[in-house]
Amino acid sequence: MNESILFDHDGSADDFLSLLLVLSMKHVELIGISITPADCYEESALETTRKLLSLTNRPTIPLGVGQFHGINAFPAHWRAKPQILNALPDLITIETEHSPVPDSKAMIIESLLASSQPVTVLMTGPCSNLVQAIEENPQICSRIKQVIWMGGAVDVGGNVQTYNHDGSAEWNVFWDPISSSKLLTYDLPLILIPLDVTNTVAVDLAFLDRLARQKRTLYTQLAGQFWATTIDSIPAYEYTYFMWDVLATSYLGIPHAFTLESIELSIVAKGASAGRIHRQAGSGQWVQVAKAVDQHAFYDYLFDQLVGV
Ligand code: AGV
Ligand code: CA
Repeated sequence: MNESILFDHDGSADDFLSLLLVLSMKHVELIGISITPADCYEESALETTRKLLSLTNRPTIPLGVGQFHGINAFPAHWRAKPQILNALPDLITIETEHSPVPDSKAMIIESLLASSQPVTVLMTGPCSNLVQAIEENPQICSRIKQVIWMGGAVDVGGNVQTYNHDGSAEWNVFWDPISSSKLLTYDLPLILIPLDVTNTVAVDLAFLDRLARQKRTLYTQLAGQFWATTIDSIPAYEYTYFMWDVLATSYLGIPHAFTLESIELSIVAKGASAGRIHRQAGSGQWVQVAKAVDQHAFYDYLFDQLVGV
């Protein structure tokens, strides 16, 4: 039986690589896509999403856009960058609809209630849309099989470097630390893919070279171009681009490649450590935290999946 997935992303290049990966999975039925206006500008992210759905013949998947704009904004140049994607030769010519889309909250509630089986929620940006949907209609929790979330830094440093912050948080959690701490209080099976494990899978040129030598198909072509837009940083400097969201998404296909540890966690809601996740015995907030991944299994899976569609 197919697995039903609801995907909430926030429009960065690896969010769209995640969308491509989900679309390439034969065992997955995508029941909705929600956009969080966090590490992107929503108009541009909606356009890319629609272009990819049009190219892969999935024009009817329900879409939603979040109306909440977070507590700690992403840097504007990170948000603007994915506009490059819409100008790439394979996307620029694709015509899409411009009709307005519903609020994510409404779309999430509706698609969960309408699903004939429990749904896996995959989040590759902040968790605000899901948390707001649950606050409005707590019954949807019973329709959720598991939540897979790229976010946080548990036993490693964070990637937020900004005014009045100590660097201990990861951006998806920091954008809305309040919703993030709420998420842990729900009785939902939560699988966290934090920086602890994504730090081990950078976007590397050897992988891109191997992919580019394959037959040019829609998927290999788009993936190669999307990843190329991320290679503008100084290696080993703080802005190295990792396979953050793509790794979290691959959990849908190769869960056995991950080493999970069950940990009681807590999240700092405000102050200089806002968004920091830490171990807290006795919090009762048990989370399955990915602490390691078989790197070869991951890169091979990604390669086979994109080449094989
Ligand atoms: O913290 C990782 C999250 C992932 O969901 N995002 C990017 C991924 O989509 C924020 C982020 C951290 N460093 C970045 C980020 C960078 N150098 N550029 C853009 N976004
Ligand atoms: Ca993201």
